[in-house]
Amino acid sequence: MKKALITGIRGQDGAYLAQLLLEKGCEVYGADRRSGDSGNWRLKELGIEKDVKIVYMDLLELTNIMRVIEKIKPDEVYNLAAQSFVQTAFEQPILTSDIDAIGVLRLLETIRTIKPDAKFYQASSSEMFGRVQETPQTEKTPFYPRSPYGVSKLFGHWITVNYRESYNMFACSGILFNHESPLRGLEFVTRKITYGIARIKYGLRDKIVLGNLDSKRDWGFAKEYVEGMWLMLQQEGPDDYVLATNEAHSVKEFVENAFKAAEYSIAWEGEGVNTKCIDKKTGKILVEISPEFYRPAEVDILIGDPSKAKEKLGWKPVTKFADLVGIMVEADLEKVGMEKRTGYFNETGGNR
Ligand code: NDP
Ligand code: GDR
Repeated sequence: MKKALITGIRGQDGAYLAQLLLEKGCEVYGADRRSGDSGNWRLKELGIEKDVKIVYMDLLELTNIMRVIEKIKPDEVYNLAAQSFVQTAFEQPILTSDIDAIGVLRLLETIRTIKPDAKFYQASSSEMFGRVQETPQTEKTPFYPRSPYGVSKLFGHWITVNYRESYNMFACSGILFNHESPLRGLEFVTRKITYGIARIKYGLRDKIVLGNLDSKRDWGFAKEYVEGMWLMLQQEGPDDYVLATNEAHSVKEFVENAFKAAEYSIAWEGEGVNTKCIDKKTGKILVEISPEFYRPAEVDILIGDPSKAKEKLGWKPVTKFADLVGIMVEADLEKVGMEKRTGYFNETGGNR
């Protein structure tokens, strides 16, 4: 039985990847940085909480990483752990770099020393393209990160390439564009919108306050993207791949599609920070803008070309943008509806 270790098991991708690897017959170890036994709502929601073996590991602590790798001796390591929120990276740039950049090196160096034949996946990001140098972005597009998060991920990417080239390690970097799901964290704009709409619908909130509505992202469905991660480690040799849909939509379009899925008829008024989204039926304000959610440097548009992954891995995105929005709205309506019925409100969006 193949042993797989997933860092960032508490996150969106960690949960879907664990589910996939269990289906593939792997023994799945999930690395959680917390030492308390507070449960994992995402694993619980997928019904796999009891099937994943939880180990405690923080990417900031080298000796901790060494003990875990020594104990498990994994065949595959998927490094999904990160301070993954771009906005927070501007507030905590040093911590973000320590986790997202040096953390990758700590893990790679440990694997090189203790289990050099383990296959390694690094969760790289389209944020490395930042101020894009060509469109659509491919594995060969020059990088131009626009945040401490993007810069840190770029180090993680290159150190993965470097360990592959220097030590012949099976190390892959997956350059993934935004991927979303009902398990997405509430701080990210897609889930902030869908969860916000569900709460408006159930009378638990009046409006949603957002930042830049004009930025565009290439949004796919997370469940499909973890399949790409797994495929990368099943190839004959290691390589880097872009996973994306090759379609970009604005935050504003996301808002429009989400309200439509929740059966609202909306209209826009004003411009820039004065933009408002109005409920045509009641005249109430549903969305407002606050500069609080603008970033010091924005990534205006990302759009990825997944041709290499299609050709070499046989991977392709299936869920279309409008369907993805629909899936997320439906899931949040159900979740908030249940919360309302049981009288238990939980801002994490999970069923803890
Ligand atoms: P999440 O933020 O949902 O999950 C990341 C997890 O990393 C969290 O559960 C967090 O733990 C954990 N973590 C944070 N710091 C540490 C640390 N010091 N040591 C150990 N674990 C830590 O991210 P996603 O699941 O969405 O993304 C997975 C990975 O893919 C991340 O690396 C992200 O940067 C990258 N990525 C994501 C994309 C996306 O669209 N989702 C696109 C491209 C890349 P805790 O819960 O305790 O905070
Ligand atoms: P991103 O995702 O920064 O692309 O990083 P996020 O959902 O945070 O932002 C997407 C875009 O929406 C704009 N935006 C807002 N964002 C948030 N979070 N909240 C708001 O209120 C809001 N209003 C507008 C942002 O300015 C931005 O342009 C995600 C993360 O998963 C990273 O870890 C990953 O590497 C990249 O995707 C690819």
